[in-house]
Amino acid sequence: MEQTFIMIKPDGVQRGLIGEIIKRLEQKGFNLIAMKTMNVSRELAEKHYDVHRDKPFFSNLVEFIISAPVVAMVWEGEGIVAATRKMVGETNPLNAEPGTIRGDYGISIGRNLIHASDAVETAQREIALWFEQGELTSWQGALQNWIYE
Ligand code: IDP
Ligand code: MG
Repeated sequence: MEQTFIMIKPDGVQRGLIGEIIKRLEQKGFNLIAMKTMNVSRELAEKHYDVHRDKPFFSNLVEFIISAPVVAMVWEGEGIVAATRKMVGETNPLNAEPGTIRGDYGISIGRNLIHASDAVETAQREIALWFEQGELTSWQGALQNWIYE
């Protein structure tokens, strides 16, 4: 089953949106298979955003991610990578559609509340970066046949 890495950024935690974000993913039918609240090291933040290392916003982004705790999660479900990107919405919250997390709760691009892996290969890299293999659970919900045809 496809997996993705989701992180509630420091602004999402401070805004009290942990429950709301988890609720949306849970009610969609996806399975939460790992979760931890953590202070992110500079090294981990820089590795996670390595693809943006040369962008002008890189240092601000890293400083922000390490400034307060985040919630790191792995979620599982059919087509979850593309689906969660849609549920999260565009990077700039002002361009994100209403009904998306960023569209409903954000304004600034540097305070866009949540990270979601952008491709299956990215998800695999990010899950390995943030979690030990032993931290991941594996379970089938009792409602599986009511969610999947
Ligand atoms: P994504 O989070 O929608 O995948 P990316 O382009 O991968 O967006 O950028 C990673 C993060 O870097 C964004 O979520 C946002 O917090 C920040 N960011 C991206 N572009 C800008 C920008 O132009 N100014 C400030 N911050 C930015
Ligand atoms: Mg990205």
